[in-house]
Parts: sequence; C-alpha cells; structure tokens
Amino acid sequence: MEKRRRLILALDVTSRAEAKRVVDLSKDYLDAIKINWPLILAAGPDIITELAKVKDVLCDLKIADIPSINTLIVDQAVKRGASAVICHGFVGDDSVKACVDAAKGQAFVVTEMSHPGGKQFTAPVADKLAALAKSSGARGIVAPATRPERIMDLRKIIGKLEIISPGVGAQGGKASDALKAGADYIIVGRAIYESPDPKAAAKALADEVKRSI
Ligand code: O7M
Repeated sequence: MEKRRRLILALDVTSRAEAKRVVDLSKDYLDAIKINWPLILAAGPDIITELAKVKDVLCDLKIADIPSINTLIVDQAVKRGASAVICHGFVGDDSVKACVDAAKGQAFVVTEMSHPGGKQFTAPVADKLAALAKSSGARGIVAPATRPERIMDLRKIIGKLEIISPGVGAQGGKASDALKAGADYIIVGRAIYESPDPKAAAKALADEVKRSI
C-alpha cells in the first residue's frame, strides 16, 4: 500500500455499479480501498479481485473467530487479492496471530472503536489490544479519528506500527486532527460516497491531508 495520499476509501456501497462509479471518481486521491461486508455480500467476493486491479484492497471482515477459522478466512481474502485484512483483538493472541501469519504480516487490529458505543467495551481494553497488535507482528492498528487524543495514547504503545483511522466526516472526526495526532492514514466512507460530487469530496480531503502532514 502506497503512503502518498494517506486516504483510504471505505467503500460501503451495496452494488457493483455504485462501487465502480465511486472508485472511478475518487481513485486519483486514494492509497487504498477498504471493503466491508455490505459490498462483499452485495457484489460477491470477486469484487475483491476486481478492485485489487485498481488499488490495494483492505478486507475489513473484522475477523473474530478461533485461530483455525481465522486462517481459512484470511486465506480466502488473500487468494482473491486482498493486500491486507482487519481483525479483532478481543478474541486473543492465538486468533490474532493466525490472521497475522495467514496475511504474512499484513493485518490491522481494531482497538478502540470510533462510534459512541466504542467507549463501552473497546475503550477500556484498547491499550491492551494495541500491545497485542505489536506483540503479534501485525502491520498496525485501527484507532478512532473521533478521539484524536486516543490516537496519541495508542501511538505510544505501538511505536512505529501503522495507524489507520476511521471516523472522519460522517462520524464527526476531522482528517487534520487524526493525522496531527499520529494517524498514518484516514479512512473515509460516507463523506465521499454519499457526496453529490465524490471526486470533489475526495479532493477536498486530499487537500486537507496535504496541509496536515
Ligand atoms: O466514514 P464512514 O463513517 O462512512 O465509514 C467508516 C468506516 O470505517 C466503515 O467502513 C466502518 O466499518 C469503519 N470503522 C469505523 O467506522 N469505526 C471503527 O472503529 C473501525 C472501523 C474500521 O475500519 O475497522 C476496521
């Protein structure tokens, strides 16, 4: 995954045609595309392969199962062209290690989630989840743009691991705040794909990124 534009599109649309439209309009401003269950279920897993021809694809399956099943899931995603996967850490170090190994290190571990409910169960253990990401050999963590101060705290725990940060735009976070707090990439969905002009929305974010790094 390139680290030039620092912008990852969360492509949570539910048709192949809409996915293609949004990607065509925004791709010049992206380093990667993150896909989640809505698009995979709507368009089928071949969408991973299709999008991987355009940009690096992060498969956000938020994998959270026993190690043997995690391995099978990651193998399927990688076989279809995923550059990286996203897994949960609360399932424990063996489950995370299974993802990291199957993805050859290209796994990100979710820590404190960005939505209000993220404070309830994930926030109290986020530091431990970040430490687990580090000890498991993961590529990085997912940390909330809605709470930039937590990005700073988590950075202290993970050192040079990467931080990808959702919550910009529709959830109220600001790209500049997340990047200044130490995020390597921002993840943005609705603020781009629900915009009447996804190209202009992606460009505005790219400009904000440039001003912030
Ligand atoms: O920009 P949005 O709010 O439309 O979309 C945010 C995306 O980031 C969406 O795809 C979520 O699944 C994802 N996300 C969060 O919003 N919060 C989190 O704490 C974690 C993620 C995520 O990407 O996890 C990997």
